[in-house]
Amino acid sequence: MRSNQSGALHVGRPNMGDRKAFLKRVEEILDRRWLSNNGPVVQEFEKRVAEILGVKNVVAMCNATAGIEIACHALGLKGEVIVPSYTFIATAHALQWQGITPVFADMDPATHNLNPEKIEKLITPKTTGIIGVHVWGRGCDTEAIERIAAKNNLKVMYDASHAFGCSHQGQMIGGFGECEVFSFHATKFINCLEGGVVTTNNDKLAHQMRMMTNFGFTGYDRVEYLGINGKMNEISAAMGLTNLEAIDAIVETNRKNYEQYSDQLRDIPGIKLVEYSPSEKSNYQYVVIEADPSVCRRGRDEIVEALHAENVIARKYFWPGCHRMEPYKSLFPDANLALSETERVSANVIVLPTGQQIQDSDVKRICTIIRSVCGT
Ligand code: T4K
Repeated sequence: MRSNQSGALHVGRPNMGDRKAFLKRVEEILDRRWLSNNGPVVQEFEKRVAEILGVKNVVAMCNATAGIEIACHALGLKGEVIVPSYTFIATAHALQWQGITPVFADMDPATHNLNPEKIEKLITPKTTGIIGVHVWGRGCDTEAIERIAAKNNLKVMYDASHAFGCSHQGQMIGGFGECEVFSFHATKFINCLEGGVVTTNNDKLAHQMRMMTNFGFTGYDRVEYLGINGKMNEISAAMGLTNLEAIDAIVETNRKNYEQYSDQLRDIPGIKLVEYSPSEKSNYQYVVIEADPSVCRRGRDEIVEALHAENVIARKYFWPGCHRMEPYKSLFPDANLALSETERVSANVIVLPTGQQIQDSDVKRICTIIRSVCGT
């Protein structure tokens, strides 16, 4: 929640495309006096996202949290929905906010994603769905999740907030499950200032979600669904389109930073970098390390403190897990008993700054701090 302190290096500093192209689009929007409600720039943005992801329908939203809420509603989710605890709090809140109970499942420590083996024993007569999260942009085990869902008559959707431009089993993330939700928040790989989209190959679901995003209107003076206001505005779409024009350059910058971190952290005992499969497309938006307390001379928190002392604002995402945050901590005080890997891994994770703001010399400085704290 800090604003930028001078010289601080942040995780999630926005990547931006060509400023002049963005400002030109903004001028055109202002001249047109069409600012929201499915304007031409939003339509162009949806079309471009659909082309990149190879998905039939893209519904733009004001943010991913509203997207998850609207998708859950359109899918008829109620009762209980199984989600990982190791995710940003929005995934759980989007359910709880609608009176749906998030039931937290443990992660697979090798992938940081929902462990399908932990799902089945959490299914009760009240369970209606599963939300997988593609943490750090690495696709979760969609095959196993969807097999369990089919067997138990559950709906599956994915929180793909981290995964724009990433593939899973050779297919672009965006077409898995009933639908997938992407975030275009300022801190994301591609940003719309604030924004999100829901993607689906199901035309009927797309139509419902589009209407629900605009109060349920299906025409002038005609409302056919319970809906809310989840609309993306034109200036957000202009930012999104401009940033999509720079997508290859942003991936390249992230990949270069990632490889430099990888080279410089490789031989520090107890420090393990989360890896991206060379056979998949990745956005390399997250540089994530795990500090193994049985090997590192200092624990994760001491490393983070040392980085903060040097104005490197590393983050502990998603510590301590949703189940340790309110209201879930009070509602499910024993949830930790079934979440041992979430507890263990989230206590070791550090997310490091990357993106266009980071220079080679910054990576070097950050790795030197980590090396000095870890004592090699
Ligand atoms: N699902 C998942 C898995 C998600 O990760 C997220 C969002 C969502 C759902 C929900 O998507 P949206 O509804 O937001 O579209 C940040 C982001 O606010 C949040 O969007 C993101 N996940 C999460 C991973 O990170 P905080 O609470 O850590 O934000 P904050 O204010 O501490 O900012 C993060 C860092 O970014 C800071 O170090 C400063 C830097 N920053 C931030 C902003 C807004 C900038 O440099 N410039 C900026 O404009 O949640």
